[in-house]
Amino acid sequence: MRQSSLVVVANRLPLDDNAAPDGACEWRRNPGGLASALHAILAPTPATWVGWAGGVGRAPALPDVGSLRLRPVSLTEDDLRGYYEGFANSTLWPLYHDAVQQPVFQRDWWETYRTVNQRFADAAAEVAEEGAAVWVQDYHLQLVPRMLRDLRPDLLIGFFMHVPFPPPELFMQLPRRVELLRGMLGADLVGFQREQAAHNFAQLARKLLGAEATDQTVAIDGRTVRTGAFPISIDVAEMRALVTRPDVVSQAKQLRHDLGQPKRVLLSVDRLDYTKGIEHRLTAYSELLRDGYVKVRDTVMVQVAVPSRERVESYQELRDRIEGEVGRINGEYGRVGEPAIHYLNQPFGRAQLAALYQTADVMVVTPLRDGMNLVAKEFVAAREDGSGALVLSEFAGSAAELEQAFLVNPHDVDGLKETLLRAMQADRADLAARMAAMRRHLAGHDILVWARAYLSALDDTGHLATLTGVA
Ligand code: GDG
Repeated sequence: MRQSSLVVVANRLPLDDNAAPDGACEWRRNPGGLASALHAILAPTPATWVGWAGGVGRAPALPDVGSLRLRPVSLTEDDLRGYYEGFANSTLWPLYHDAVQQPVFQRDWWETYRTVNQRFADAAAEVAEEGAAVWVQDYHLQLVPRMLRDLRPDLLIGFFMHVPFPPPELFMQLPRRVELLRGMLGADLVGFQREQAAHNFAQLARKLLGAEATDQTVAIDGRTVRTGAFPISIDVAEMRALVTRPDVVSQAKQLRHDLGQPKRVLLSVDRLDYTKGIEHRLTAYSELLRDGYVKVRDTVMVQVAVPSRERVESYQELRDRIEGEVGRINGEYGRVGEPAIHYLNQPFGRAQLAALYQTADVMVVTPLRDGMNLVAKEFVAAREDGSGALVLSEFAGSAAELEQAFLVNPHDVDGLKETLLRAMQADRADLAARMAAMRRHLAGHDILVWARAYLSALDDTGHLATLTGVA
């Protein structure tokens, strides 16, 4: 077994599917933000990525991707139901997003979650060389840091939470709250998207474990765990390269043509998820059409809703509701050959996404709660000419950085309507100033800056830096 000095442990491998039938394997990202986010830093590093390849049963043998080794973890059908669709995505996910959907507490899911976390920890322990850094990702694997510490006390262990970490009132609902908190505290460094999350974490460590905790450190079992905010970002250079590609530029022009050369294009790109606020957005847009503020003949909305967690009942119900509402809006306000909303429930390639970002005049990103939201940052990075408006929810982590966006409370449908109109009617100079400020911020805070900040904080002794050259 080849071992690495840097190991990433995440629910998914950074692949869409299994390797291609001819055995070739290339970077093909799944629609989750995590794979998109880590792609940029891992390719040049002799690292191993431990994760699920998709599918059930025996894990496929996967060739390396450049210098990155892939170590698949297998999941059975029961694992998928109890660990992934169950505890991770029906209990933790809704609870961590303000319980905008009722979390399900089904007791038998816990044992599967624990067993699968152990499997990931075992795999990581196997591929990590002596003294390696292991970087565990997200809410699916909250028990892994402690399990790994028990197996391999020599390792430097990091944990990063991509989703919000909730206030005590919500977290306290979790039947397995102590184990989950203790699991994370197996790490040397627990990273969050926002300061508020580190604050919530400290409060919980005091309340549930009686630990001595500040917003920067938690003292537990004779160790000191460091915590902090590390707002994730995107590969700005990749987006810039995409939007300047001639084929992408002409694809963007073609899209505008296919949309009927409207005066204005509004765009939303989300995984089809109840946290993304798609229904609130549709209500607001439908009322703007109803009240005559928006006319189908000069404005179109494009809603990309990428299929996600399709076997989970609440996602199926959401899809039905959204599709019913899009159908109603198009039925009432569309004209022959001119739908009010172009709704696309399918995955897109990166180049197609970049072309969509270029085509839009107003990007509408209105999650009810979101750890960060990379789509908002991608839109800004895609606007090479400095044009375009971004309407952004106050409840997305990215709102703390993209302050010049048209910020909005998506729960307030009247406020949302008013903000959409302001963004649509803003003058060019105002938009250009806002966009320039957001682009400046992104230029200095891309994915590499994020990864370096996290890894160098994890590696405060500088040991890892000499092994990998990353930090
Ligand atoms: C979680 C947290 C946090 C979307 N559709 C396609 C596609 N995408 C890409 C986007 C973007 C990513 O997926 C989505 O990232 P988001 O951040 O918007 O949202 P989540 O999936 O909920 O991600 C989130 C993130 O983790 C990172 O920490 O920001 O808060 O919830 O990059 O462009 N990519 C491709 N085809 C698609 O159809 N190839």
